[in-house]
Amino acid sequence: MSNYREEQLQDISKRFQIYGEILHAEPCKIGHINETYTATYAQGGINVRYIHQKINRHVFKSPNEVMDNLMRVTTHIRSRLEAESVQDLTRRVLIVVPTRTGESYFVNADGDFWRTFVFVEGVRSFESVESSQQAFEAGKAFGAFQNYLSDLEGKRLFETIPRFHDTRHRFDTLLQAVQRDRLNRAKNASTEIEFCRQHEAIVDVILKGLESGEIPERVTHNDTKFNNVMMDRKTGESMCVVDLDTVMPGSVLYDFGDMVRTTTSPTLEDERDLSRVNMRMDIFQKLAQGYLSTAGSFLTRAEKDLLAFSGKLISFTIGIRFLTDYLDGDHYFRVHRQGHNLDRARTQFKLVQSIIEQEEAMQRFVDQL
Ligand code: GN1
Ligand code: MG
Repeated sequence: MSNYREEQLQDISKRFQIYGEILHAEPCKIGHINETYTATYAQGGINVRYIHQKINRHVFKSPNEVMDNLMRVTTHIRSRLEAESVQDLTRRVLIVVPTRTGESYFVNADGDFWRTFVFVEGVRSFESVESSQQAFEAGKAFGAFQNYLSDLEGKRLFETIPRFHDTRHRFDTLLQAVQRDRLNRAKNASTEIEFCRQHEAIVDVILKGLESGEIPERVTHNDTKFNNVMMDRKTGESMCVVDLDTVMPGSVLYDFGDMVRTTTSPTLEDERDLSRVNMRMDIFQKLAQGYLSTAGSFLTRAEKDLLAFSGKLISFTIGIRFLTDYLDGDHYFRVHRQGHNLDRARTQFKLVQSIIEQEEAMQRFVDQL
């Protein structure tokens, strides 16, 4: 770790209610947005780990609202778990460690927002699904998460990123980026841009349902990537879901769609060999079974009818976002190589194609659950 970061973390470590000395800290490479560290402390004679995280202010314009949501959501889930006398509670929901002055976050001299979580031990996440049971566990975990939040009381949660899943807005933003073509990159992506134009019609479907009230607004996770599910290292059971910055009002369909996007292909989201990118029916089936095992009790008919569609829509939308960022100069998603966001977009569109070919069979399976 660079000296700058080391010093910064030394300072951060003193701000929270952690009563130990920091021994070392490692950057955690998962995620495209925030800066995350796993820090080990000597505390009361044993080593204890915490997560320190700097919130990306470019992406989250009001980090205090992010934290307000986060506290409400985690406190609520915790009380639901307590009411059910669930064991191992501190591994079942994220726990925010307060600052020494009792706040949920600390703002340093640079104006950066830092927060700290209890490190959940004995779990791991995966970048891609290794067995259909894992897909079941992921579906179950996010369905349970939505279920726990279905009775959250009080004011509407803040929209931490306005229009986050406004698919029409995402589509229009892409067209603007194509129009601007700031870096003269559109010529490298003509096939992908054409693909988007061809499938434009799908972007309005869920928005219209939300507008008419046919699809209910609920509290949803909004970033249900498979690597946001923490699985017990021994049993493989899903313990909790993380990355709660975009928990806000939304549609469960966006959540389910992103699970389809990130579980059903055997590949990573930036796979370059497109022949390997495929929606696997057996994995989809397990995912849907897991999801309905915890969400089935509250989903409406209209929501259930669009579960297969949602996988296509979200893969398409995230592809649009990667493509837009590529055209704009890679300011949003962290990139690790040239053309990275274009590769990511291509992978999403290949997945969309694969879903289109199997969409009817996918929905037929859901209908009989
Ligand atoms: C971002 O940082 P990460 O990987 O958890 C993004 C998601 C995208 C995802 C694509 C706040 O999530 O919306 O689906 O990348 N998060 C935000 O991998 O934009
Ligand atoms: Mg995220």
